[in-house]
Amino acid sequence: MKIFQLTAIAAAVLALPLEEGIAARQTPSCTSPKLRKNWAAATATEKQAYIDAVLCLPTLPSRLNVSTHDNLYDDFTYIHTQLSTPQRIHAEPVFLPWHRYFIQVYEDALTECGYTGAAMYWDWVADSGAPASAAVWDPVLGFGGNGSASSDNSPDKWRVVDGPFRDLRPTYWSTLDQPDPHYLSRDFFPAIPQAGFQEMLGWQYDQSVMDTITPLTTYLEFRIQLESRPHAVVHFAIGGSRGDMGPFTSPNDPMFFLHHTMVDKIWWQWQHDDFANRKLAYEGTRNDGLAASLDDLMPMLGLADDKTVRDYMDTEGGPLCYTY
Ligand SMILES: [Cu+2]
Repeated sequence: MKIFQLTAIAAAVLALPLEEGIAARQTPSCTSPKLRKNWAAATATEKQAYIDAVLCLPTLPSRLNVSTHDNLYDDFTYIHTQLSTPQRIHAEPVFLPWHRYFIQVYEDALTECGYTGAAMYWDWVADSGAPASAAVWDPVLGFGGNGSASSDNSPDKWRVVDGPFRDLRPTYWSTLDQPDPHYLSRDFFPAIPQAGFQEMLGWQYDQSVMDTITPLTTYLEFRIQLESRPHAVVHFAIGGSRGDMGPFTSPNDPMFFLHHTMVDKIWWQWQHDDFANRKLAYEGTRNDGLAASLDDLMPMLGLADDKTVRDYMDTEGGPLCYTY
């Protein structure tokens, strides 16, 4: 009798994993990863769906417990700025995985707004010959173009006056000290005719620049070069002296996410060039002086849960499920 009972229990326990026990306990595996597309190669329908979802974000309530703003759009700017003063997400190893996680939180928010696609990227390497003419600046199926550069010198001098985001009113400018609602602004870095350079500094993020970065074999060097050179220059090329893309409030400009998805794609490609060795390649010194670890927590200040770096190294495992 006793033996029969034990056998029955053992059989039930053994049967469980075969049925649904193991599958239910594990993170669902990533069987059909979302494909993140180049904006220039997306269809009109896909572009319109993305734009519509971004325009929906300011209509959703804030998830943060702060009184200075009340919508989800500003949450992204708030968190990015808060975590940059003091600096916890730039100029240190976590720059790449933190922004990878941030983009995913943004994509999830777009999904709440009915979007079913994936994040998209601006391939600024491909467009480096004439960046100001890129498809991303299209006034209908894009993000609008340069700021107006009107001569009135008002706070909205550099307002983006065309495209679907011309009436966008981000709450913060440069700091979180006090709300500073303003129209979305851009200030494309001007051309340097004496040197034969077009506007937007394209020669600083062209293929020849990338060819000095992607062959680097250590995460340490690769991250430093990618972050401090093309990543930083593209912010500056769009933001100039008074555009939203310049300061740490840069998530104000929806182009922030197309720029950072391109940065993520470059990291993804670098990982996949030698995936066995680079899937978990992560090293360097944190801004607090400690050695960076895959077990470090990435703060999201309540917009989403804090997660470990380790969980965000593979875009087709753990909580992520996308490819390029
Ligand atoms: Cu950033």
